Amino acid sequence: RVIYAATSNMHKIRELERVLSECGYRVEPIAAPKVELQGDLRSVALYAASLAYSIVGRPLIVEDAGLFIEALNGFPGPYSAYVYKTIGIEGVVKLMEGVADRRAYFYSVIALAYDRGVALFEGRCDGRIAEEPRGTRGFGFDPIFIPEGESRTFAEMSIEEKNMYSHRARAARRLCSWLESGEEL
Ligand code: ITT
Ligand code: NA
Repeated sequence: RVIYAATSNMHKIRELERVLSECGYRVEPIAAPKVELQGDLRSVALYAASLAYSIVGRPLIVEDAGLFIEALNGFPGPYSAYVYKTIGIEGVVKLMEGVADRRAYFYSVIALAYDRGVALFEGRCDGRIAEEPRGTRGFGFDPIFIPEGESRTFAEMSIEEKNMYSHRARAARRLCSWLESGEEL
């Protein structure tokens, strides 16, 4: 079985695939227009998934994620993609210079659009912002995020290791349970 993912981010596809293969699904990218509406992760994922489904006409998922830094009142949160593209990892490290409270979390919302509507699956990963970037794997803010109970950043981990902690893997496991509970796509 195949589940389509409307994303251009191949790292996301690989991370999702590791989890979803455990419930018998392959994940394949599908081209869909990318709506860049601003808002909370849930609304963005839900709207993007409905729109993509109305165009593509087959069940698909959209995943929207963000990094929320406690000392910055949750910034960049829903603005994570923009912040990554503009000030980048180095910019975030600068913003956090001399800040003692390094707590942060990643949040992921998977929206699955199918003939009966849209179902949402969410996952959170608590951790902290590293003093400086470390590691070359993963993507995005991975070099500066250290999940709770670890000393390594996500960028120093394999996909399997990142998936033991990650927001995305947690959301994907919820999707798996839902699929295994007998929902037909
Ligand atoms: P889409 O095409 O699926 O939207 P994207 O790369 O734009 O892919 P998001 O909007 O979901 O991804 O994520 C917002 C930003 O947060 C993105 O630029 C990444 O840099 C970062 N991000 C999301 N998930 C991450 C993860 O698991 N590890 C590190 N950074 C992540
Ligand atoms: Na996005």
